[in-house]
Amino acid sequence: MSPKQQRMNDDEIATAVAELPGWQVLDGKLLREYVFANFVEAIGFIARAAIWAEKFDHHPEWSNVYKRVRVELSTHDVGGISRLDFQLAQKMNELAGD
Ligand code: H2B
Repeated sequence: MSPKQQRMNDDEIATAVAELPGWQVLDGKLLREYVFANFVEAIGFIARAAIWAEKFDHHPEWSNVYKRVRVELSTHDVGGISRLDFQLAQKMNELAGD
């Protein structure tokens, strides 16, 4: 297992999430809801984020309603949150223009 995939402890998670705008921890996962200008922008974000998820071999749980995209990130292989979740969350913020 790569260091990035190791399960982080609560202190490590709290420190890292404090530096990640818009994200919070809920039920052992990173959570953010993005709100875009319209449905097409939301779907465009999903498409761009999907390419990075595949590149990172790390895949989100997410849902879309109209212009909203709700994202939950955790590392299923370790049953918690790892640096991979923060890497993907950071990339999503970049893609969303944050
Ligand atoms: N995505 C997420 N979110 N968690 C994982 O543990 C995970 C994944 N594992 N994508 C990857 C794929 C693993 O199954 C493959 C074999 O690398």
